[in-house]
Parts: sequence; C-alpha cells; structure tokens
Amino acid sequence: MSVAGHVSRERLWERHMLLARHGATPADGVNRQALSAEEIAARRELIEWSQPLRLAPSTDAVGNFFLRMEGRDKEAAPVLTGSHLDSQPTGGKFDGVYGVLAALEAVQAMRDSGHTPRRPIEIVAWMNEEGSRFAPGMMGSAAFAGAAPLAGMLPVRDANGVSVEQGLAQLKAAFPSLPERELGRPVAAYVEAHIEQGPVLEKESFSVGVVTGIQGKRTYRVAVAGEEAHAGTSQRRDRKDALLAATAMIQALARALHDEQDIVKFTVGRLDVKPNAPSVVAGQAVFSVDLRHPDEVTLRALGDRVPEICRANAGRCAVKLEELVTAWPLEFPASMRDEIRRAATRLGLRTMDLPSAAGHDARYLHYVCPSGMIFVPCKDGISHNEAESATPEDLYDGARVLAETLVALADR
Ligand code: HGY
Ligand code: MN
Ligand code: MN
Repeated sequence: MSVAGHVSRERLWERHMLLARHGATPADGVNRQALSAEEIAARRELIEWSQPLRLAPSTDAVGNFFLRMEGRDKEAAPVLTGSHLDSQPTGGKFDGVYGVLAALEAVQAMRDSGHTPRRPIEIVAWMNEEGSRFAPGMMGSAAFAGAAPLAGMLPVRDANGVSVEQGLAQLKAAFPSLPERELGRPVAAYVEAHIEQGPVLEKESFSVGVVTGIQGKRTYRVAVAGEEAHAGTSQRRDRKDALLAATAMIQALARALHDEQDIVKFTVGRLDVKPNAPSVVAGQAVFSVDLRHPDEVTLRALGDRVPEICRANAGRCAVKLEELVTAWPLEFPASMRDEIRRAATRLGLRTMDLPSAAGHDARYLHYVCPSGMIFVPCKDGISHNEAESATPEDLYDGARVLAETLVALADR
C-alpha cells in the first residue's frame, strides 16, 4: 500500500477536535493566541503525539516549532511542511491547524508504511501567523526567511502590554529542554496544506485545490493624536478629537478604495481609543488598515494613497502612519503546482487551480525555496469566524495528496 494509503481519516479528524480544546470558545470556535498558554498546550499535545513516531522537537529564536523526521541522508536539506497553531480571537478549528495536522498525518503514514525518505522532513508550526495578539502577523515565517528582523519584533506589545520578547521567554520556560536551532536554514522545498477560507472548491465540488499564488497585502498602523477634553464644557472649535478624525480618515479611505468589482479588499478591523470614556473627547485613536489586491501595480498605487488620505482628514489632530507589511502578489512555481497535481492524479483525485485571497506563511517560504500549497474546502468559505467548518473526507483527501507530494519531494 502506498504511503497515502496509511493516512487515517478518523485519526486526523479526532486530532482536530482534540487540539480545538486548547482555546475552545463557548460558541464552539477557538481563541488560541500566539505564545499563549493555549498555544503552549497545543504544542505539548503535538509533542506527545509525535513521540511514538520518533520525531525530534525543536524551536528557534522567534518561537517557531519543528518536529523532525530524520531522512536516510541526514545532511540533506529538509522538506518543510506545516502552517500555524495560533488563531484569530473568534477563530475556527481548522485555519492553520489543518496544515500542521495533515503534515503529522503524512509523516505518521510514512512511519506506518515503513518508508524513510531520503531527505529529512520537518513539520513546522510558524509563530504568530495571525497577527491578532502581536501585529503584524507571520512573524515566525518572516524571521525564518530573513524578510524581517527579529529585533524589530521583540518589542511589539499586545493589548495588555506584554511584549513578544516576554512571550518568547514564557514559551522557553514552558519547554526548557527544547533544542533551539539557528533562525533560518537551507530548505529543499515547502508545502502547506490549508482550508481555502473561500467558497470556490465547495461550490465547484472539488476536495483538493492546487494554489496558484497569493494576492498582495499592505497593512498599516495609523495613530491619531488629539487632546482629551470635557464633553460638556470644551468648545467644538477648540477640540482636537482623535476619534472623529480617525473616523473621517476611515470613511475617506473607504470611499477612495471602493471597488465596484470587489477585487480591492480594504479592512479596518481594529480601532483603539484612549481614554475610551463617554464624557471625554478622545485624545488618541489608533486603527489598522489591511489592504489587498492581486495586482502589484494596483496595490502599489492604492497603498501609496493611504498616507495622504489620512493626513488630509486629520483636521486639528496629528497623525502618524506606519506601514507594517508590504507583501507583493506572488505565483508559486509551476514545478511545485505540477508536483501537487501529479500526486493527486496518482491518487485518482481531481484538482482545480485557484489563487489564495488569504495570506499564508508560504508567502515567505516562497523566497527561501520552491513552495506550494494544497487547499481543501471549508463550509460556505467561512473562516476567521467560530462557525468555520470542514468535512473529514475533504481533510483526508488533502492529507493524502500532501503525503504523496512529500514522498516525491523528499525522495528526490
Ligand atoms: O489574514 C490572513 O490572510 C491570514 O488568514 N492570517
Ligand atoms: Mn491560516
Ligand atoms: Mn487566519
């Protein structure tokens, strides 16, 4: 029986339900923030499941998590496969986790079939993919790929003032004997399995998608500074109302970035106001901008307008703008797309090609080694929502294609 034949649909589904306990929310979703106790518990459970498979756990300076299956050729650059374990605050059971558990399932299938690949295979859970506790996201894969310096990430603080550096110290305290590898190293290839987070595969009745690429993304942090004042006594004409200025900026951005064809994706998901008191004119308002587009020229042009639109609506307030992420649209190499498609064909599975509108860690691995992604459907395309759902059958098909792809890549 081929390696893929040893993939277990039941074990894969069961492990999703078990990991979902770490950060389970009353609405049957998941809130598992980066470097949190919940993520630490999930990593602990993965180490437990990996032990009978003789995988070697390790980490690195930015808190990425690896489980290594030794290859016949220990010196060969490994094939990496995985995704992330952290979630959005109202996340689901499958975003990120699927990529890690499908990878574990593929490696377990290799062990069960007695197949040792030439190259080592490393399962990876990247640190802080979601960027909800610490902005921006994808710190782990960006630092691993050398796309952003670790030094710039360490001081970033969450809403409670806890820094990434402190979070990493807590992670280290939780796994004191975990070996720490160098940050970034040669990788032969990277494959990430993920739910589509869109409706296409389900609508077209495909259980497996070959991801052609990832649309571009530019994110900003906009800090508006005004002056606290009494809601009853301060004159309107004297006020420096940071919240009113921020809302004027947000509305002006929404108008300027409006796209009838709905290709431009503009989101303000966060607005923090200080002192956030009903009878105090806001002295500070900080909001996020998440702007995405599949075409680089368009994304450059639209993104370049964000600062001027904010400044034009600042009124008597000051505004400070920081571009946190500048990630241009990318196409995965045809060699990797063909590899995944051939693997599916060998398993008798039809596939369809589709782009990713969501961002993934593969975006950074793309600049380190040949990278590719496998999508599986999720119900109604819902994600970043506690109602996120998938079927055991689709997860199983995707994991079999991943296993088959990994064997082909690691035996090369
Ligand atoms: O935001 C994204 O695209 C990813 O799902 N974190
Ligand atoms: Mn994800
Ligand atoms: Mn996500």
